[in-house]
Amino acid sequence: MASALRTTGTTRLGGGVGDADPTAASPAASSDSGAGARPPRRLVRELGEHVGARVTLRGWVHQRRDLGGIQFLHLRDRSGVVQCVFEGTSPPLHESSLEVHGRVVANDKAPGGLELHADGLELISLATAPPPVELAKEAFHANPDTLLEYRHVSVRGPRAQATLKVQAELVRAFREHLQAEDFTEIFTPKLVAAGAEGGANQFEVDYYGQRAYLAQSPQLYKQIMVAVFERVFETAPVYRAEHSHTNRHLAEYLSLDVEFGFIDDDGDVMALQEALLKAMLDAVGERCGRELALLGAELPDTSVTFPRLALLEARQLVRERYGHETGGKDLDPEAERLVGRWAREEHGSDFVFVTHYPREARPFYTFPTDDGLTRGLDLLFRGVEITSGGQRVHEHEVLVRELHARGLDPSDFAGYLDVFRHGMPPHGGFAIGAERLTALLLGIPNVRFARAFPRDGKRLQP
Ligand code: AMO
Repeated sequence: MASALRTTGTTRLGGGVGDADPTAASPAASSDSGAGARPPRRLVRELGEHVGARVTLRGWVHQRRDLGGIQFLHLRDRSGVVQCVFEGTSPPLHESSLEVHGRVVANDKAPGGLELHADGLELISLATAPPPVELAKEAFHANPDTLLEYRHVSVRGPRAQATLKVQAELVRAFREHLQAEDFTEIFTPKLVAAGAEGGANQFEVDYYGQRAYLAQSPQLYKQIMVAVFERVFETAPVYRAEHSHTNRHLAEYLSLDVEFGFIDDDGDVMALQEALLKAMLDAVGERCGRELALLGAELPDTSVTFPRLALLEARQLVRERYGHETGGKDLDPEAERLVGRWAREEHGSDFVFVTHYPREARPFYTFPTDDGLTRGLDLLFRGVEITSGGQRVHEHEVLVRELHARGLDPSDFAGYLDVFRHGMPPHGGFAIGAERLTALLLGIPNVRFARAFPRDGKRLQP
């Protein structure tokens, strides 16, 4: 069974198994060279195209098992995990990085239907301590706090990796769709003199002896930039000193912001939002099949039109249909869940817009209408708010009035306010909470796991 090991390299670790052809002494670049030559590096996801060929893999020791001298090593690279079989001594500690050479063999019993019959292993970087969390058992780990405490290593786990990969593709598609619609990417300051969103959830910082805040959103700057480019977007972290410790709130999250000018009304904002989200989900469907399968996630049907419901109608609906009474200015989480349920039952939609919010429920920049309501709106996905937005005020005197009405001092917003003396067109936009969208899409109950290094009331490390 064993074949002579002819690998040259830094640290040789094991003997080969199986069918390496000792007579084939072709050059290293060949993908089907004999044992001893160094075939080109392949990724785990490419192995299906190389069945029968010799390949090199590089990656980390994900799992290892010794079955009486036959070693089963699960090697993880950026594209997946594959079983490597070889004879000899046990491979090094989990998370050591290795180069493995061998032949790709179809095997129905192997995870993924393929395995590598290895004839050479070389150590790249030795793990000198066992990982604090066993990554192969990441999915079953009982305690989320432990996973987060050791996130610097647990983030390597396949579920975490798949989650962040899907998120990266969502953001890529966000960019691509907007760029194709002639939007320009902007970069606004995260150290600001006044919060755009109001409320008590601002992080104060000492800015050269002056009081400043971490930006709660790029709201005011993205509006200002409409007068430059008409259509702008930003993907950047924002900061909220949230006091409630929930599964949907982070202290730092990725805000996917959009703003555009010369709109007719909030209908344009909803139309763009719907097209954009559908494009993002379709892109994930095309590019992330492996990740979705690994996480057992199901994409929403993007052919369904998002239903719309005014806030007052939503309140009435949850009361009459589901017997739930909502107090306060907004929908409470249970009411959101029920509106989401209605959208699914009545329209087969995972999304629903909630529109016509009352003035007191929205920030000062929201376009007010004569009936005491606004053109502010939210989008719910699977019963949770994932975006806020709407049409904005574009007239100076209305803005001053709206600031006063909320007890805010217009002089704190001097530069922003001045912009409205210089020909601001009707405009609007929205912001998507990237972690919420990711978590809801992938069925992850805690939004912390949709961020590589989450920040919350208790966590500033790792
Ligand atoms: P808002 O404050 O509603 O609106 O935020 C927009 C979206 O961001 C997400 N979100 C959060 N995600 C994680 N942790 C948090 N603490 C958190 N807070 C909010 C939600 C929410 O829908 N300037 C406006 C947007 C606009 O009008 O364009 C704004 O920031 O998904």
